Amino acid sequence: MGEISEVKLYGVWSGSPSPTKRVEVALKLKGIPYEFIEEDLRNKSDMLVQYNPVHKKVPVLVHNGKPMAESHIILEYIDEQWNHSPRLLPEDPYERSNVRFWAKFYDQKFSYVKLVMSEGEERAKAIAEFIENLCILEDGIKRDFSGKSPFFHGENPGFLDMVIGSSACSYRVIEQVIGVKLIDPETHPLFYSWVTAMVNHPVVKETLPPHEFMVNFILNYKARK
Ligand SMILES: N[C@@H](CCC(=O)N[C@@H](CS)C(=O)NCC(=O)O)C(=O)O
Repeated sequence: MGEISEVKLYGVWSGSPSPTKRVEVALKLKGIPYEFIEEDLRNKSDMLVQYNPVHKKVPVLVHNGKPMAESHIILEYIDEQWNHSPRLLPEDPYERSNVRFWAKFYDQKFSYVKLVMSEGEERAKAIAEFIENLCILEDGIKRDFSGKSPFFHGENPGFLDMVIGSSACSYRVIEQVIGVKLIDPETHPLFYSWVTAMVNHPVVKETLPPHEFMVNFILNYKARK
């Protein structure tokens, strides 16, 4: 096991889906103790700006004084630095490339902010796009992850589970806020059974705020904008 020493995570423990949760789940699954430093994104700390001067965003992981930003990069670092089980990335390079492809696709195509913040025609368009992309992802799961269950990486959640799960695990909250069903077990059976396994995983459960808290958090956020 790699040296642990001092691990700090700058992030947001907010009631909304966030990439910070990817890193929290990875550290908890690997059993790496860390200090969580809550950022106020309306009043960013000097440390955050110093550690992530390019994007000034969370999450930022600081290991023994060395900072790194961008959740995908942080997850890869965690898996390389602490390369004990559970591994976050598959051993096989082709499988690794599939995992990275779908993680990038997810971040490019799925916007929960757009779903929540839009109204009328714009929201109808955002919902149609979301469902279209979910169908593409459902086909991708069938093609690239068949035989892996209940998670994309098999028995334990890995990189892709963390990337998608950080927001998808809150789908019921989003459905309640916008009043539309997004994930249908009939139309997206593979995605539905994956997300059900994720929300029931003990480590994921630990990082998810209570349902009503998240609904109110998102409604208040929207009202303030
Ligand atoms: N691509 C980045 C996205 C990070 C991100 O969007 N962080 C948001 C919080 S969820 C943030 O820090 N926003 C502050 C800002 O945009 O000023 C990642 O995966 O880490």
